[in-house]
Amino acid sequence: MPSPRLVFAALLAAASFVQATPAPGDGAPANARVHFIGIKDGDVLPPTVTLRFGVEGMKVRSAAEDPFDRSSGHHHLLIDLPAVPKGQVIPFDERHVHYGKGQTEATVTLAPGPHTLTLQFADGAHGSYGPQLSASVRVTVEAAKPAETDKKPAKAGAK
Ligand SMILES: [Cu+2]
Repeated sequence: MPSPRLVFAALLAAASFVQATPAPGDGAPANARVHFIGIKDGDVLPPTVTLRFGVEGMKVRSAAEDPFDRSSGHHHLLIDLPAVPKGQVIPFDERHVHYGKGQTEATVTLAPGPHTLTLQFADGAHGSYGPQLSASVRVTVEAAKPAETDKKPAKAGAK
């Protein structure tokens, strides 16, 4: 059985959760997590790879569907960047890729070499849920193989 102090803390947390005006990224469930599916630290990836995004304790929804919902959000891929602090709006640029349609996988092309890929979950207003709802993997992207180049048509317009 939980101690009275723990119960009190939980009640306090619940009360503030209900009363507080939601700020961007606030109020993610304490047990919510994200993770890459099928890749881990040290993996070697081809230049073009399909990444799959997992989340526990939250629902995936399209951006702007409900900016203040605290039980859902969408994924972002941060390329060679750390997690975005809680409450900060995630920038829109080539190193902060938003999956605002609620995608749970994406095919990306990365430059050869070592990369840190960070999955970051954010609310419908793109407010980051912070490091708690981020996950990073360090991977190495291999150079395109000559065999792959050979498969492409030799000339533009060739059938
Ligand atoms: Cu976003």
